[in-house]
Amino acid sequence: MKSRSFLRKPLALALSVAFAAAPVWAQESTAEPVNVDVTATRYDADAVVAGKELAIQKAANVDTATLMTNVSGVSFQVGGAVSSIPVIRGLADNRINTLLDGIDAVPSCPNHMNTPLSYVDPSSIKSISVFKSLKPVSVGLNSIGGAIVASTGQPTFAETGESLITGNAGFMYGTNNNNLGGNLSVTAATDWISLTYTGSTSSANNYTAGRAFHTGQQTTGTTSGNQVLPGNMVGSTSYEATNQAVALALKSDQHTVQLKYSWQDIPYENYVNQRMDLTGNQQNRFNLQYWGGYDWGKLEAQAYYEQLNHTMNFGPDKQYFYPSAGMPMNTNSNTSGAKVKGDVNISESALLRTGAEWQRYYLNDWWPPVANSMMMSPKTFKNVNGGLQQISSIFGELEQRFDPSLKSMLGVRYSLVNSSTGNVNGYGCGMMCATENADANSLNNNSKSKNFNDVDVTLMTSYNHSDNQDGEIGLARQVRAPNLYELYSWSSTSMDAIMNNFVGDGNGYFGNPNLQAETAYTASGAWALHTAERDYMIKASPFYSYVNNYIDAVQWTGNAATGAPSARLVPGQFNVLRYVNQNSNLAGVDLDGQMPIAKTEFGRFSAQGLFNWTYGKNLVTGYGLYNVMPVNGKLNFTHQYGGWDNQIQLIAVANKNNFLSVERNEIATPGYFLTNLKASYYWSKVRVDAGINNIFNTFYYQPLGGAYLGQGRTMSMNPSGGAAPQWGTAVPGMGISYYTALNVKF
Ligand SMILES: [Cu+2]
Repeated sequence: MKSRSFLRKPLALALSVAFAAAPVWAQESTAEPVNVDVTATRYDADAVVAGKELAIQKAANVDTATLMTNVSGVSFQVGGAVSSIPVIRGLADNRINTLLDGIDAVPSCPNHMNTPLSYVDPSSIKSISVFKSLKPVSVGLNSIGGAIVASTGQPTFAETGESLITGNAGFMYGTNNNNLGGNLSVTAATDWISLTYTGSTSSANNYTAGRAFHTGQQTTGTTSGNQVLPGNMVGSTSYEATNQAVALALKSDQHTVQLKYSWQDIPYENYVNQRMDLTGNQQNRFNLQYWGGYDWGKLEAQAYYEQLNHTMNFGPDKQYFYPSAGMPMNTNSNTSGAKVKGDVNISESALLRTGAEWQRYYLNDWWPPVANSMMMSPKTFKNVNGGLQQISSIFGELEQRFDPSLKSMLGVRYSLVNSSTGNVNGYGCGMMCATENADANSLNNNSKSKNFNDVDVTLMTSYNHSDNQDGEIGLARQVRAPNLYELYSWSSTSMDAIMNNFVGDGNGYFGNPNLQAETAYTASGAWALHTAERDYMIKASPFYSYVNNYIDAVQWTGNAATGAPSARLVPGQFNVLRYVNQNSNLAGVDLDGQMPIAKTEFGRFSAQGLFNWTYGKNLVTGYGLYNVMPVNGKLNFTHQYGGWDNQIQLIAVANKNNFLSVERNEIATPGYFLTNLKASYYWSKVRVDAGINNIFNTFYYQPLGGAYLGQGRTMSMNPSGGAAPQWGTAVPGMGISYYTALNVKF
């Protein structure tokens, strides 16, 4: 069955070859490397976080996205404590695909608080694969960059004729913010049926930075009266979250089917860089998946449904009484989807993947009137009223091996994206709401239904030059239709617009129903030099994208109908911006390297280094793109000995002073160095982790943290009298934190 061996994952193949041929390394109890696997050649992924590296990153971590911290080119836009937004090579959020067990969920919140990885605790993750600049069309759609494929794993069954009960229980604690967490997973299975429960819960207070960064100004009228936060406390970073899931799976021969019901309850998650805090996120998801093996190949099918209720208001650190009480904002959505994908073995050297998928996303976003408020009553403000995005998509992808060292893949996908919405209205407060009324009419009188035809094409070639060199090159055209908020959020009034913001920069945004889809033309490649065993390795991965109709935002003067881009930009404050199509380019390079240092009687020492440089420019304005990570690198020294897996991590990040987004008044941040220590020991059933993050209690600002809005009078765009929040303060990172985690398998 040569076609079977062709189907073997290149990564697994590379690893098995590498370690079969590496007796020095294989002498230890396990041959698995303690770092991100970057040795894979296309088309599994550019990097895979699994095994020991995943276990180390999971320890005392509540934010699933950050499990990818050692993947070069991946950085994190600050969000809530459990919901940072991954950024790959300058592209984030809807611009990349983020799949969790095959579902790319649409964030339902005017601040994108509930991104796909916020629905899963790190303890449930079994692997994360990262495609950086482009992905096979079989992996993702309606995006212009790479993809993150996160998996909670396939169902567990017992050996033939047997049964099993297995599971894991874990506990964690972090000192800086009293971050407490627990998780439990139990599976009962025979050789044909498997039932699994997983649950996790965690909470934390506000964290503190390495030193004071605000003056301890009083916030009046919070839910607990007038309040002063300590100068080193980063306001609005506390949270509590619970995720649970039950999965029932059946297996017969080559066929497995699983129904998983998962639900999330976040009673509060405060937001340091948004004007509102999350006061509720209740999600229910049903995910039915089928995996089948046939003579001709593999078949996967999936159907899912998700219902979400999301609410926001001002949390404990922000002013609540104005003097009217609060500002409720509600979002709900229903998402249904189905996918089918076949991997067909055409010959010993050719594989065809083909499939279809469909997703229907329905969104309501409304803000109830506030009693005794002059501006926020008497009507319900309809931010998005019955928004609908429906995607229908088909693809075909041919993978061909020309000789043992040369393999290519060509894929084409067509997606039809239909978007529509219903009529809207503002708070209806009469004369004072004149701008709101004009803006609402402008949207209502516009055509509110649009079709986008996305044609994606990806061509990839990988080449094994020798035992010591290999490379790959990829070319792609990738298209993304604008999301419902980019199209249909409509109010240019500053108080409304600042509630619509995905990026955490404190500005106000409103939509543009005439937006076109953005189309990226991308080239990326990689060349690796390594020993035959791949223990010494260095890999350079350059990339370039030109994005036609890139959806950026410009400062706006006037209302939606008669206003225009501001003739003169207003620096040094928060402003109202409107989404517009412009053009942009992004370029850069990732470097990855690894080497053994020593093999001693105290264990094996090795080093892994990674580096990323990304450049992003808006070609119309000439300014930088927002939230592009400055030059950064990491050096990880790892130590393995018996049950020990230890890591010292050195992080260096350059300042972010150049190529800022001038339209958004992006805040510059200084460079910094951080050091983290991570130690772990495992017996056969028990694992203990302990470590110190930011061991020198270094004070630093997070380059992708946006604007500090963690306390004060956040309903005002630029509060008068110097009251917080004023433009210009970035969001500090966490100071020193000791952590420990205990995990027991049974
Ligand atoms: Cu929200």
